[in-house]
Amino acid sequence: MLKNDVAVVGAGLGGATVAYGLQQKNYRAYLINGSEQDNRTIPDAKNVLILEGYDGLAGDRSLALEALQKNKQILKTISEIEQKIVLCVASGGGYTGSGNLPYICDILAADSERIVVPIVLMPRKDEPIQKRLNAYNLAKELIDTDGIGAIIFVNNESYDDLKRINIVLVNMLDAFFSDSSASSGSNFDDSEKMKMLKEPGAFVIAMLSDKRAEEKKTTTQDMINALTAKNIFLPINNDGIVGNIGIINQKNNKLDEHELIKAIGTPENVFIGYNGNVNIACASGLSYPVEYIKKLGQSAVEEQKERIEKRKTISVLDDLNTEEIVIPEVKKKITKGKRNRISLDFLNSL
Ligand SMILES: Nc1nc2c(ncn2[C@@H]2O[C@H](COP(=O)(O)OP(=O)(O)OP(=O)(O)O)[C@@H](O)[C@H]2O)c(=O)[nH]1
Ligand SMILES: [Mg+2]
Repeated sequence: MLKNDVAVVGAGLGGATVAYGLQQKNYRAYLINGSEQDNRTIPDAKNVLILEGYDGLAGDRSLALEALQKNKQILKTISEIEQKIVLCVASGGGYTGSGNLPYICDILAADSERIVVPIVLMPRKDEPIQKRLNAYNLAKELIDTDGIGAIIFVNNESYDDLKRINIVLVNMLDAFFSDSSASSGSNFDDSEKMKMLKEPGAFVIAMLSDKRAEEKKTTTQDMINALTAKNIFLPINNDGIVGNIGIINQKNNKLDEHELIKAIGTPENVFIGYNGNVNIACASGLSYPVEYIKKLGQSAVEEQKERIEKRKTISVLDDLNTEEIVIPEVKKKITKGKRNRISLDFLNSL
């Protein structure tokens, strides 16, 4: 089982809350935040790393980033994480986590052996303009980052209750990393799981349990629905782009991989295991949900322009910032990133 090879870094309130959920399940988890108030919501968390000098400076993703860069001890702690796989969690919409996450990923990715998996909690469409813009910018920066693995885009629209989203996410990840099912014919082993997480692109996972009491097995169609529609992630694109598919069949169940392939796309490989505690299916190397994220960003930009226009008509002062807001393009393909990597020399100097 991979569980002991996994560490978690959560930044900001959303990120720290999810990281805490995994800490409760015995994962090595670090919680980074600058806000006293946020930290008070998770009083018994361990490994809380405080961004000194940042509390009260909120309001800008770049200020959050600057604060992290000045907190050398935190950078050192992150760079010294020993686990092979590091889940890096933050909400897209806030400032602290959203501003910190790309840099956290850069630091971890400086060690090319490490598998860095960002998990972004994406805001609902009706959240404030700035939250949507922050999330857009975070998604763009991560997609442009070289050397990181799969990105998991959680959709906060999936349930009204964010706690419920966290629970589903934490339970699915834990089931995936704790799986050690074995069968004589074929297995979805740890190296295959790592291969899937290392693969750039979007990653989605679904977990469904057979109801033994009612003798009701999870069907392939149930799993397809859970993987493509009824889940907690941003919708996957309907373009058939997929890297690998992994399936764990619950004991005595057998999902039809050909049907899953028909629904998602033709992968390079399909990894199948049996005798699991639950049914799990996952897909990696999916094209990024660029259209969805673009729409989220564009709607925010349009509303912002409208706001500014309105303000102009009532204001007697001329000093409002009415500069054209340019929304950068996110590339659809998975291409080499543009952002600079952090060198190992830098990390060694910390
Ligand atoms: N899924 C999920 N989303 C959350 C959670 N907490 C906050 N969010 C979402 O995250 C966004 C707000 O970001 P926070 O995580 O509070 O922000 P932050 O990183 O602490 O940054 P600041 O703005 O500086 O406080 C909103 O879109 C919330 O809906 C959580 O526990 N789970
Ligand atoms: Mg906060």
